[in-house]
Amino acid sequence: MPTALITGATAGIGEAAARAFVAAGWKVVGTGRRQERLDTLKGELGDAFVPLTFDVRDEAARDAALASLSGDFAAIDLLVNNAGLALGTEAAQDADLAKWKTMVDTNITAMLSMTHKLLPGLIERKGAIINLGSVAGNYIYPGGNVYAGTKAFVNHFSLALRADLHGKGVRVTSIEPGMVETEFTVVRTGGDQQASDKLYAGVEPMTGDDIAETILWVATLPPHLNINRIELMPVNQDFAGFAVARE
Ligand code: NDP
Ligand code: 8X3
Repeated sequence: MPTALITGATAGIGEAAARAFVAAGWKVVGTGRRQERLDTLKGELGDAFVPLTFDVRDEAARDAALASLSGDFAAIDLLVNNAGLALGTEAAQDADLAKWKTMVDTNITAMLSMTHKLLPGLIERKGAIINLGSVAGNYIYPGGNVYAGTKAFVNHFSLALRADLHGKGVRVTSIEPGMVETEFTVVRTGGDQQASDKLYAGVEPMTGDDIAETILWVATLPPHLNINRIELMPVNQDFAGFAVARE
């Protein structure tokens, strides 16, 4: 069975994807900074799962971790660029520049670097890349600013990759979800679980499992078929919302 490398497997969508791929018979390399979470997942998933602890922004740590892989786990067929975050919902004029830089470094630069690193092997094996974009990259909401910008980059870069990989047999998909209840909003609010609970209350948001099943579906389609992009939302979320300021 093929091997998937899933970044951000310590929580939310990535953790659910690691479980879904192992259940479907894949070998999975799961990454994240929180080693204890990866160790727990390893205990649950067993031999089919290899944990790698590193910060995606640290290329040297990443390269050392990847160099420790052997056998089938070193021959990655699918890269799931999932690690990412939003920090803050302040208007641009009130925002913290350090948070903006962290989002750019994580959601854009680290995603690009990981893609660049694994691309030669993915081409050799006619593999696949699945990137976690977002509806935030397609529709504007106040306070989305840099997070939205990074996800627009992910959505668009995925399509651009397809053009360059034309004829190489490598599939690329941008998965663009709306509200998924994970640790995303706790992280975004600096640890405010109540704010997260309030945001999702009564919405019946999507779950990590919903998105994991979508990722697995995309990855297991016949190899001649490329899903370019998928946008998903909970039924109770939609994209209408022009704002007018009156004098
Ligand atoms: P979670 O906060 O639950 O999980 C985020 C994951 O990313 C964690 O495993 C975290 O691991 C990892 N991560 C973050 N920063 C780093 C870093 N510097 N180095 C290594 N790993 C990192 O969020 P979600 O599961 O919801 O988010 C996953 C992806 O889905 C993100 O790209 C997000 O933008 C996207 N998304 C989420 C939506 C939502 O509503 N939840 C909707 C649309 C897209 P650790 O902290 O252990 O390093
Ligand atoms: C996260 C989705 O709608 O919270 O990417 O911005 S949303």
